[in-house]
Formats: sequence, C-alpha cells, structure tokens
Amino acid sequence: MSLWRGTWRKTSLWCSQVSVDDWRACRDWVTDNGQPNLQFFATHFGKSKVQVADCGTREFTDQKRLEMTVAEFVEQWLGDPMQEHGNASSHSAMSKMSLYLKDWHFVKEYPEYEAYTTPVFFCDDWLNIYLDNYHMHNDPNIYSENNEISCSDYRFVYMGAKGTWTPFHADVFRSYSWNMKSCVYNIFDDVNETKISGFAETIWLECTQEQNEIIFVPSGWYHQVHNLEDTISINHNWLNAYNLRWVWDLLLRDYNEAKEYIEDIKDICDDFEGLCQRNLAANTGMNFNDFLIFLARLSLANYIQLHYLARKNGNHTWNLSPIAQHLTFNLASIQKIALNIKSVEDLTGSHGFHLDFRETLKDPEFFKLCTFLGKHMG
Ligand SMILES: O=C(O)CCC(=O)C(=O)O
Repeated sequence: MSLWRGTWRKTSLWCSQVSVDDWRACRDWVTDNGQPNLQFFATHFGKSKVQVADCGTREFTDQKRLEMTVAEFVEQWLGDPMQEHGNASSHSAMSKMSLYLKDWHFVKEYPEYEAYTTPVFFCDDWLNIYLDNYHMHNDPNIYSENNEISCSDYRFVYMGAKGTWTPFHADVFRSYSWNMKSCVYNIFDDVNETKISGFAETIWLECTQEQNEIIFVPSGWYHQVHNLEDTISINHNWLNAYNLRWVWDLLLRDYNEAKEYIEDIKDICDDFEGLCQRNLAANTGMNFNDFLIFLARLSLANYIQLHYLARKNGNHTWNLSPIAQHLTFNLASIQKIALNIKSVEDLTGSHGFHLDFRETLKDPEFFKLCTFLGKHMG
C-alpha cells in the first residue's frame, strides 16, 4: 500500500499484528497453504450479489463496476488464466479483465456468521453503529434501494487475484480506515507530478502488508493498493470525535462545488437549495441535513451515557474517569463543529433542521444506539 500526505499533518501510519487466530475469517476463508478458499465462498455465500471492479477499465477516478453473484465471481476467477497467473492468455473478453470484488457489505449480510471482531483500537466507530440503527439519508426523495445498500454500512470484504488493485483515493467522508489482509501484499503504483498537482511537496510512504497485518489509514491520506498475491481483506471506514471535522470540511467543499456546477440554472429552479443538497447526498454520500441529524443523535447519545455515568457513580470524582472524559471530549468536538456549521451563513438562513428530542428518546433505535455507544466505551 502506498500513502500520500501533505506536509501539514503529523499523523502516522502503522501496521500491527493483532490476535486473529480465533477469527472465522482466518480459519474458513484461507486454505492451509495460505490461499483464498474460493470454494468456501461459492458454497456458503455464492448467492450474494456483489460489486466487482474491472481493474483494466478506468471510469472517472475509479474503475468500471460490474454486478454479479459471488458464485459467478469465483467461477471467473478459477476459470481465468489471467486471474491465476497474472498474465493474459485467454481470448474471451471476460477473461481479459482483472476482476476485484469490492465493498461487499459482508457483516450486514451475514451478521450471524461473525467472521471477525473489530480490533479494540477501531471500536470507537460512530459511523457503523449509527448505520446499524438508522439510514444515512433522511429525505425520502434521496432514498433509493441501491443507494441504501451501498451506504448501509462501511464494513467491507474485498477479494481479488494477484495484480488486482485500487486506484489512488482518499476515503469516503474523509474517514479513517483500517484494513486487514487474510492473504495479501501491497505496493505502490506509478503516481507522479503530472497526475497529482503538488506531488513534489508530498511525502510518500510505501509498505508491503503481510498476511494478518492491519494497516491504519488516517483521515484524508491518499492511498492506493496493489495486490501482490491473491488476496482477501477486511476493510472498515469509520468516524468519531477525532475526525468529524474532516467530514464537515469535505461536505462544505463539495456543497460549494455542487452549487457552482449548477449556478446557471438557479433562476429557473424552484428549489435550487434542495437540488444542491440532493446532488451533495448523491455524490458525497450525505448532505447537510443527514450530517446534522447524525450529529444531533450522537450528541444526545453521548449526553445520555454521561448522565447515566453520573447517576451510577454518585461521588464527586465520577467526571474524572476515562470514560467520562472521553464522553465530554466527544460532546465538545460535536459542539465545536455545530458552532462552525452555524457560522456558515447559507446554512443557518435557509437550511434549518428539526429533530424532536422527545420522540428520539422514545425511539427503540435510539435506545440501541445509546447501548452500542456505552458498550464500545467499555
Ligand atoms: O484493499 C484495497 O484494495 C483498497 C482498500 C482501501 O483503499 C481502503 O480501505 O481505503
């Protein structure tokens, strides 16, 4: 994997060997000689519909995506000499492709299977616990089945043969990501000054990720991945109090871009602001309203946990405990962003939002959100 960052940030990259011996993913998904156990996937999860990238065909900044079942994907992989040996020799159009199964919402689809447990460092994950209880989009006009599947959570499985790859990108919502390889290696591709402006001032990091190692990618770090061996990996994107600010900065930037892009139809548009927000949701994955409701529900959940802690430990020092400090920090971070949002003129004027706290408190999904938050706080 190679990572790029501007010189203005100080966060670092690390790999860690975690104890994964008890993960079903490490037992069931890998053969005794360390290869992906493709037959296991075809037999147990063959009917799942998945997104597969054709690594040989670029589409905008990503790769062309196809939809197929896991059984079809495995069949292509096993029947395709290019997938097996990393060099093309077949005549069919399909076999010239280098297919990479991506963004499979495996945990969402097979919750009972319990393929792995999220390592403790990555459990403070507001994005996925939120999406376990709510849809990201609050506006029914934005809701579409496909969209809801693609943003139903950010816990993914990837599978690809040697030679498959992921182009240079920064992650969705500028979230953190962690990535664990069951069997894999990564290395960096040809990215240079002609492709990325400011490249000369950047710092490049390059590493080979071995089997069972985890990589943490900080918010906003551009990276790309090349599989040097046949690979299965688990990837999560997540947000918490430490990187929320990145989301707001991204939303604001993308909103301004979306607005500028359709500025010329402003006068003939009945609901120009609504259109900007719909485009923002479609392109970035959430809009201002989605983000505000996310923040409001999480601040309330953090507040309730803090309140619960205060009542449980009635002494004067309860607020000095690490959990209380963490919850207070969470609330302070949300407040900081909320104040920043308030200061954006357009938003406060024309884009108020409404969340009924009384109704929220009665909502069983909100109760679950609070419970998850409490559980992850330890
Ligand atoms: O493993 C891959 O191919 C891509 C993973 C990635 O870039 C990510 O999780 O952000």
